[in-house]
Amino acid sequence: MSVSDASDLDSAVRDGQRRAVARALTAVENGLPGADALVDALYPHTGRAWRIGITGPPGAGKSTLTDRLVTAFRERGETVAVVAVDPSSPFTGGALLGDRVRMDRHAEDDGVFVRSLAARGALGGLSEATEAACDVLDAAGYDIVLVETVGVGQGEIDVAEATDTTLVVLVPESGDAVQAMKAGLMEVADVFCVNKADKPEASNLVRALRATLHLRDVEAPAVVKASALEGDGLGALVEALDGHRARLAARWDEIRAERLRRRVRRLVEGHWRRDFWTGGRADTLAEAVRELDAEGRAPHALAARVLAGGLRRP
Ligand SMILES: Nc1nc2c(ncn2[C@@H]2O[C@H](COP(=O)(O)OP(=O)(O)O)[C@@H](O)[C@H]2O)c(=O)[nH]1
Ligand SMILES: [Mg+2]
Repeated sequence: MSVSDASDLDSAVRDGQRRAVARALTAVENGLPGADALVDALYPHTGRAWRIGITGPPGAGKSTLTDRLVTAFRERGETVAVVAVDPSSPFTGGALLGDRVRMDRHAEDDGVFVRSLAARGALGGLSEATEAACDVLDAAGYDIVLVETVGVGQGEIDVAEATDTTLVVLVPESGDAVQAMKAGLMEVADVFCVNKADKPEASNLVRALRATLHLRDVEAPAVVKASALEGDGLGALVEALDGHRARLAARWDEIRAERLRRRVRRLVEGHWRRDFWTGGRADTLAEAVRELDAEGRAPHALAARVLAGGLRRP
């Protein structure tokens, strides 16, 4: 499916037409022709939705919690879009199908839109694909966009870059706090949820997290205990998320400008990376490496020559 007329799709997306929204998401996910123009046309109509990233180790309860949050936000009248980002799979994996099934309870609700995103072709990587998907849903009028990350590691950090509020979900078993620190999740978390509080050890993890967080200078993120399975602690969690949203609101223009700056940098780097080794540069370098003597093959000197254009064919 190609977006042959991005401007048509643009107005239908802004109308909130579900089919148009789905097509637009397919376009940005795959980097289809017209997708960039579509995102640019929608961008001026974004900035209203609250984008919450939900991240954490597999099995922590992110999907269960996402489902609870959808219900909580719907109860107070907000419309919600859910994006499940799976950077690891070019296909719709089993986990995502599971998420779909769980989300079925919202299937009849016009105020909820659920979609998985594999991010195959977007220039600028997962951050850009996620941000573009959020733009589509924002412009379509959804009040809240929940972005669940299915992948681990860098994928989670990328998604955190693309959302306003990052909720990190951890569970008492399996040394999650240590894992989270290693993965860099402590730095990106705005709110922590210690899930599966119906199990023992949850309080210990909450204490350990708070102790670690208070060692830092910055305003410590809230740590909330919940059981997504039983629906406990949801009120406190929503309150903590709202608290972060209120802090964002005070600096919203500044945050949006900073995000745009980072995004354009990523796009420029993406273009640059894609285009740099074309135009014979790769061949020229391979040739040079073969022909040069041992001294000439010094890696840093060669890199500097490539950057200065010194290896270009005449
Ligand atoms: N005991 C308990 N199990 C939970 C809780 N939340 C989720 N689970 C279970 O943990 C498993 C993984 O949940 P899921 O939401 O798919 O985790 P995800 O991989 O992070 O999305 C499922 O079997 C859930 O039913 C909870 O609060 N308590
Ligand atoms: Mg999940």
